[in-house]
Amino acid sequence: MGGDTIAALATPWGTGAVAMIRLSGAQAVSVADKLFRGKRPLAGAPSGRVRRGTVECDGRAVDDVLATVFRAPKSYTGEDVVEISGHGGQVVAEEILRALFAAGARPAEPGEFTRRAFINGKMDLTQAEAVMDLIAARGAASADAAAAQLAGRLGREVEKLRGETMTALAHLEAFIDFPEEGIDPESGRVLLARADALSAAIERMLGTADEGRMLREGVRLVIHGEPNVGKSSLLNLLLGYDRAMVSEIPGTTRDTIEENLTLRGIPFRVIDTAGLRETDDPLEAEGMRRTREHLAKADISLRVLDAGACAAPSGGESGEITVLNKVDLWTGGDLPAGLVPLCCLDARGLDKLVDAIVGRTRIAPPASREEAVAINARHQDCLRRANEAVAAARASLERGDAPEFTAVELRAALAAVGEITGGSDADDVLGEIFRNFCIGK
Ligand SMILES: Nc1nc2c(ncn2[C@@H]2O[C@H](COP(=O)(O)OP(=O)(O)O)[C@@H](O)[C@H]2O)c(=O)[nH]1
Ligand SMILES: [Mg+2]
Repeated sequence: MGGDTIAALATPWGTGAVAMIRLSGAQAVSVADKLFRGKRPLAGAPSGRVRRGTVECDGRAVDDVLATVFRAPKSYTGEDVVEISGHGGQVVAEEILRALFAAGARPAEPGEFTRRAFINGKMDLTQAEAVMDLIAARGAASADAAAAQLAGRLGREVEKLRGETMTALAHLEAFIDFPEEGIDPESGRVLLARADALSAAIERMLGTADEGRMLREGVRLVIHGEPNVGKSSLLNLLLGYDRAMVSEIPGTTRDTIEENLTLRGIPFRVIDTAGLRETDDPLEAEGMRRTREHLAKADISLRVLDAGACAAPSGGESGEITVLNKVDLWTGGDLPAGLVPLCCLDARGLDKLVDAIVGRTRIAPPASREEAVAINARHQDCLRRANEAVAAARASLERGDAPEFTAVELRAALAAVGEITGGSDADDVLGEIFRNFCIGK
């Protein structure tokens, strides 16, 4: 497949100021030259040079374009690449693509350009994943984390871990040649210490999985409380538009409502729930079952109290944020501590509430992300397997097994760590990662 020349529209389908078609492969330049009419053909163009011309399809000029040639290996994919930018219109883009396919290119699969970049050693797998994260980022904090990963920060940490695992394995293998002598006590202690250091490093990285999930999928923020306290009003206030129905009739929200929202650059998935109370209504009861389900999976839960109906509000316990809503109706004197006062009618208290929510995510603000990595679910899976293998190696050392047995475990750890950056280019792993890409990326 690496031999084919692929082509795709790299900009979104539809009308825009510019439509860019990208070609990659050994024949990219010669295929483009079959359509391109300029002062000179693209064949002689140096890497990075932009040339103006027209594109001809079936002997007819269809668009005035700028074409840029990037020569292998100094291109995104590591192959010859041509980028043709025309006036953004769907019909013309389709026509040019059809002509390119007739001239010898074939349609690119989703993510195939980036897949080639990985295969040609332009980036490791964590960087390829970061390309996707960067495109999908819903907030500056997420984009920032993706950019750090794209720059290779996670890859470098993984390589360091791999190096340390390799050192431990090399140390151990020195004993395999002399099995009858076994591992001497001093080396045994050093190897145990190496295993512990590996576990600690792996666990440190595993500890970033929650942050990684929140940055990629959004922090799950669940709003709950008794009926009529103003939960849906709060959702609408956070969103800035009337998404959920608000009424003075308790039990209005029966199903959960989920919306995406960005606060201070951090993506959230906000869930407005049905109020919890005694009921005979099966629909409302089902809503409450869903409320409990969402609460169990919440990253942050917001408990809402009604200042007009609650005699002695208290909060701050059980890791929740407790909001005292309808504070305009409060007549109890000093506000109790541990609550965030709010009035949904005039947004009084909203800023403080957002501070509290953002603070609770514990996501590092962009400026202090220097050392931060935030792994994804695939990395987490690899690291868990690596950790199990290191633990097995440690147990084997403690039992005083023959070094071959311990080495088997350490090799498994090494393979699992290597999978993160793509040392093993198993086709199914690659298929899974690039399947979710856009075509043209
Ligand atoms: N006075 C006052 N009324 C509010 C406030 N927030 C919401 N309400 C009203 O309280 C009622 C219930 O609101 P709603 O958002 O539907 O509550 P939910 O059942 O918890 O979702 C509606 O009549 C709202 O207009 C507030 O801050 N002050
Ligand atoms: Mg409601």
